[in-house]
Amino acid sequence: MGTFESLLSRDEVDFFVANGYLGPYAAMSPAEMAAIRRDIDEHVLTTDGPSPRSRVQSRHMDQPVIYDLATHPAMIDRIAGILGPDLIVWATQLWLKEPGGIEIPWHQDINFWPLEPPINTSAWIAIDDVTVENSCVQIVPGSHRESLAHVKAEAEMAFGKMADPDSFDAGGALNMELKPGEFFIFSERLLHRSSKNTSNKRRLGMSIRVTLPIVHISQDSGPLHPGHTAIVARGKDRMGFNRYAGRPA
Ligand SMILES: O=C(O)CCC(=O)C(=O)O
Repeated sequence: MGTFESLLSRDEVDFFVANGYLGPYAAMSPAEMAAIRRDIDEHVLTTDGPSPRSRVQSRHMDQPVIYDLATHPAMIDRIAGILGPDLIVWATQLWLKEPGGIEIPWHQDINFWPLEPPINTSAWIAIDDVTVENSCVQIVPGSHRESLAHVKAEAEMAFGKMADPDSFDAGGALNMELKPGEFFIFSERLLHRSSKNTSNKRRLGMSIRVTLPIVHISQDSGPLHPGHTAIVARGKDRMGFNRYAGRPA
């Protein structure tokens, strides 16, 4: 489709425009992801990274395994079908929910982000086996068409803000159950959440956030941090607004 190679057909692009998400797709087999999971367990979850707030953020900056996952062509070349050939991965976050891990409330990501203009497509990739039982992400197809007010979240929720419960109907929500190595992609306004993990199984996934070179990323504060660097994951940045680094050694 278009004048460059992406991994999306025109029908898939139309589905994304109408529904705000696509997938699941497989980036790799569960066996390939098992090797990556061992690396993450040994080298990422046990060490501090560049973010002063959290060891699960920005690990593309110091861990080759996270850099490689964040730039995987199965995800990047699909997102290229939506955002075009020049792509910036500006954030990576591991989503570790141990048994008992608390609810992430319904939200639209763009309310939390330092992007101007606010353009982003995310991919969420399963590292563990992710099921309803261990609190997979839930999404509301089509909810990206409306910007919802966000209000103070309830106690026992992982975020400070949530989409105003009076402003949407989650009746059509889908459970994004994923095998290790599978992912889905979604718009910056798609409504999503995950429930408390009431199982005895850990749930680990990672989201990558992808934007365009025209977007100014406030890299020093808010959800990011001093010294933060993004990745030119595909094509070129001809704008020069943001800080980048290559694959860590
Ligand atoms: O992993 C989760 O439970 C939530 C993920 C999420 O909110 C996101 O990737 O934007």
